[in-house]
Amino acid sequence: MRVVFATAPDPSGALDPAGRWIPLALVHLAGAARDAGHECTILDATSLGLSPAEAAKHLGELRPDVLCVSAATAGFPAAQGLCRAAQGFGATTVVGGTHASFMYPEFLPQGDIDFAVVGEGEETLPELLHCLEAGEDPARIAGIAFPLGGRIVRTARRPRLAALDPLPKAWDLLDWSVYTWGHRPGSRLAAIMTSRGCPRHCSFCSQATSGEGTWRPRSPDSVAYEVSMLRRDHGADVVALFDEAPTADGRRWSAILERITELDLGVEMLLWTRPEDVIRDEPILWRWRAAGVSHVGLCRDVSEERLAGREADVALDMGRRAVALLRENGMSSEANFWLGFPDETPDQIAALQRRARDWDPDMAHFLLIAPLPYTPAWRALGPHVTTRDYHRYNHREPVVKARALTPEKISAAALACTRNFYVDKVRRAEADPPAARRRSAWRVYIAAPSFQDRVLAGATDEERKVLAPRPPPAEA
Ligand code: B12
Ligand code: SF4
Repeated sequence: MRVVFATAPDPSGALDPAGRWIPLALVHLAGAARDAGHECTILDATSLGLSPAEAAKHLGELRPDVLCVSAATAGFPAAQGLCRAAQGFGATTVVGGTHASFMYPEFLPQGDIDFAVVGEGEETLPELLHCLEAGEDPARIAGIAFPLGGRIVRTARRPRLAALDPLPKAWDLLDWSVYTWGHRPGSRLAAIMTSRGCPRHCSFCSQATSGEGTWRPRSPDSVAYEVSMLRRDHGADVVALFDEAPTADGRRWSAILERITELDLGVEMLLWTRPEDVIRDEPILWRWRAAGVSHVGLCRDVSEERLAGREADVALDMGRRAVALLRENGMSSEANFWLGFPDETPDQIAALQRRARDWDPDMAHFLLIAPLPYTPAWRALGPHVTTRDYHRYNHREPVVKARALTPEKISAAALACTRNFYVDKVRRAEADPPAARRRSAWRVYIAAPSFQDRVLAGATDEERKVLAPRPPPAEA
């Protein structure tokens, strides 16, 4: 069968000054479907910034028998719209991902999606495609849901994949010219997963809910092989680790670093992890850098913003320490800071800004909370949520009602926090000539047009002047 694999046509989802990212789920799924004999194409509508109409036009040209779409919650309405368009061309529509895995009772009755795959897709999808081709009964396939005669059928639960090393991937179906890391203009960005799941249980995180606290590693050899293949066959010079918790097992992480260092690939690596893991690895952080790690996102649960007393002090201390250690070892960092809680006040927002300044990562993102209906956070915050228009769950638009601040004030506060954070950074750097001369990651970040357009709307002339893109002063 002809199968098209697409990301959601949500241009706002692609608006990321940090770069254009690989649709790794589609690389995995197309790899599995192609191994099963199907003709596969990837249409990465998100990273191409395609509008819904443009994506539908592409589909009209591709005329798939089956359209498979992957989307997070914020992209789901756009994914659903694309499915509607594909059904118009006679295609069967399949969706997957965390939102699809939990919310199928809500969207399947609407009729534009024929099948939801629940959980990992690498085994389920080829079985479903075979079933569709052979005209067999889909109720026998574990791990899917579909509408039938006015009700929703949810088939047996599919166990998580036991072995992650041997999964086939369709790297050759990507248009590699699209993918780049914003901090290294001209770079070619690849992505891999070295593990799946996360041992932690953060209350706002969809990954904690879907993984149920499980964590499954790949072997260091298979990870190192994949990085070297991406370098050799596709010219990737930056590789992002898309895992939730790549460093969870210190011994395995250390073995991965060792293998990659031995290969001397000249590849930069980015990853997301918890501050605790950075602190644990203090004695070997130089090995992270030697293996090519240049940038680390520090994962913070939203509920950290409402810690008090000793718990708040410990979290702040860890964050501050992790950022400082990364900086000492030549790596940049970023972290999210959250606002828009029901009890949000100007004082809480001022405290949030102080917290971000105390952490002092290279990049701080001030995001609005959007509790997902399938996470524990929903139980406490669901009653305060004002909309079920999932497109607005993009962390830029307020979806939670604050008692003391209007939605407009909350949105404006998030942008003001961002401006203040970087104005402060520029000023502190200018006051310290060696720091000003450094080609810091944040300088490249704030120079990106998508940052400038979004964050500087509503800025004062003085703020615009400070944040205007400019090269660092030359070395003395
Ligand atoms: C890369 C990435 C992005 C890239 C996407 C690039 C692209 N072209 O796809 C960019 C930067 C654009 C992005 C944007 C956003 N992202 Co993002 N992103 C990720 C990240 C780091 C990796 C996703 C990935 O590729 N995983 C690897 C693949 C192999 O795993 P997978 O996606 O789970 O897929 C498996 C199964 O779920 C299933 N499956 C998935 N899709 C499908 C489809 C079909 C048909 C089938 C059969 C199966 C199936 O099979 C796959 C293989 O087993 C995840 C975190 C993570 N670790 O997953 C966050 C994550 C998905 N993002 C998140 C968020 C919040 C966002 C933004 C809202 C951020 C923002 N403020 O803008 C936007 C939303 C964009 C939009 N409109 O939807 C949240 C999503 C929460 C939720 N459930 O909604 C995550 C989980 C991070 C987190 N911990 O909170 N993101
Ligand atoms: S927020 Fe990060 S550390 Fe917490 S469960 Fe999610 S992926 Fe794991």
